[in-house]
Amino acid sequence: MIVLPVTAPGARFGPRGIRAASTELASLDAFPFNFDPFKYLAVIDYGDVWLDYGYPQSVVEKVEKHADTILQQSTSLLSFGGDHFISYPLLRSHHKFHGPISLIHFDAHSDTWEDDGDRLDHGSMFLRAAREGIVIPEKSVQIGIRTQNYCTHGFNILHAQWIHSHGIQDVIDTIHNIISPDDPVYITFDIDCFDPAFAPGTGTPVVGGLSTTQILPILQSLGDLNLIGMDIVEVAPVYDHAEITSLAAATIGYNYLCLLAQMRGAKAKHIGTILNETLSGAAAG
Ligand SMILES: [Mn+2]
Repeated sequence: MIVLPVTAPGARFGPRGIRAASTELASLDAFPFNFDPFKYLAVIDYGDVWLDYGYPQSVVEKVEKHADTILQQSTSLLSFGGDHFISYPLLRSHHKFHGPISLIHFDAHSDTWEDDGDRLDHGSMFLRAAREGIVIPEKSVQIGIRTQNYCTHGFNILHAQWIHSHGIQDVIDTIHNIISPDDPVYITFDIDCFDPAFAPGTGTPVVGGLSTTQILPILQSLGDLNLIGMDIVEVAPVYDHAEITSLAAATIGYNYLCLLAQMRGAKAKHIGTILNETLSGAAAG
């Protein structure tokens, strides 16, 4: 019998994988937004948070202070993991600037398991954040969950099976029924929300998940909410194939930047162009 650890390591290389895959997205206007988000946003890569693996208990303070430094400049933050635990210090930082937060949480796992409050664990940080009043569970939605956890702590959960049977529009409507336009919204995106067919490079893959085709329109519907920050986590390039997972993560991040650009007035350059070209192509053909 072979005993394996519950979680396969390797997510620390996620940010470099996402950075590399993001170059695939550099040449054209964003689809289907029909604009270049970088014409509306001033974006920089702020580099990495330096963590000392010899002092794991310092992770919370180091990530939180790093985020504080950036958010103090009236900026917003799109963070790449790394272990999903980074959401906890990131949420602590965002809470200081925005107050109690509505969480939109894409994941195969609810990450509200009980722990002793002291562990560095990527399965308990949202329970901790809720108990500390950082996140409001009743005003939050977890999307794509497909692992058993009896400790929901009042979070609204849209299981993967529910999404497959109800369809994407019901997901979009449910999110907008739970979260009001003024509520500060933080999106946390565990790449294992995707089915392993669409994101194999992650430490705790679970079958029966969502496809890229399902997730993109959900994400693209969130531009009318008060988005304050996002993280994309658990990409482990060592288990990836053909950069599938890193490209999915980079695309999710790019779509988020497009939502921020929309919030700052970005509009499609050629409304209807895609449909018209399709129709004229069909007529010509
Ligand atoms: Mn997960």
